Amino acid sequence: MTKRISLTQHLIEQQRLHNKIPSELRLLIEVVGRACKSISHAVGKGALGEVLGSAGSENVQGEVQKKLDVISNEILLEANEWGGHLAGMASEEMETIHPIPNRYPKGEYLLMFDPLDGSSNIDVNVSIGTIFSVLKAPEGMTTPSEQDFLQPGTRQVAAGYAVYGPQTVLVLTTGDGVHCFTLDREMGAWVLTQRDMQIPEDTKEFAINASNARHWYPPVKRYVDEMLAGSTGPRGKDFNMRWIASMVADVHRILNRGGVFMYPADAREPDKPGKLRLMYEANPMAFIVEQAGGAATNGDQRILDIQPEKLHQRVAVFLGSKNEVERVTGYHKE
Ligand code: P6P
Repeated sequence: MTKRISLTQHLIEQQRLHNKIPSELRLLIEVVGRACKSISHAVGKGALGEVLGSAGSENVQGEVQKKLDVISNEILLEANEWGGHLAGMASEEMETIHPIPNRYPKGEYLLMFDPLDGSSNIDVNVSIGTIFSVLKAPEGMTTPSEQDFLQPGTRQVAAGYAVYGPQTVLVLTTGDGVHCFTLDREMGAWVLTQRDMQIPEDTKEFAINASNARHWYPPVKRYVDEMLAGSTGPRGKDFNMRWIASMVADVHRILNRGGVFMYPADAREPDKPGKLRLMYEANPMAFIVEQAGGAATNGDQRILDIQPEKLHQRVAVFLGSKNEVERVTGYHKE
């Protein structure tokens, strides 16, 4: 039986190799990992845990909150606020940043998360997940303002996601490759199951919500139409389509077998640059995708280079197999 490497052992070995995971960051990642185990447990109960359905409230995005959205957010807040590794947190489910209560010590990291991504899938038993991003707080800053969170994605020191699906997996990068851990439910342990995940540079699979086709701008319409034309069209090969409506699940498929994921801006709301949020969805996923040899743009520039202006700002997303992202981004520039 091959030696099983735990999340803790992996992080300690990565620290020895790259000296980029100080103990406080290792603690942060392990605490988030423990919180994701708790969320997986709550999600897995479904109707038996009376955790399905609406919470009867709305989040800052004006979206109806599911009970599990609120539960997952609480799990992440409670798991992280006492450890002394954070200066503050921010969540898709909370309008403003969440300072660390005065009764606890403060640390040097900022943690942002979408506690449960893909909420529309919760009640119908389709994979959902948690996305998180880690930044450093300004030197010596223990009471950060929202402005202190508004750093470009290139400043992330770690990013990851969990997928609560047939398996529960945790995918993580600290800037030295992308590694995947599978939850051993009997032991309650994250076990390293994939090292250095790499996204193939080419693909025959794309992900987009095609019901919005009539609203797409010309570059997206051209790109998708060429793929739909398949072997008889300019691409000279047939393509397949997937749309899970859980970004974590679509991205995990792309990390494993390639593909291109798109959530573009469209004519439905010309002032809205797409649906996905920069700070805790697009940035962490872009960091992971680039670390796995893929690419991630907003149709104009690298997502990681975008200077954030608002905590919950949205951004168009094209990410995945490098050559496909470069092609669709190139169409935007023509
Ligand atoms: P649509 C889930 O709500 C989410 O934020 C992403 O996880 C997912 O890719 C997208 O929205 C789905 O959006 O418009 O297809 O429901």
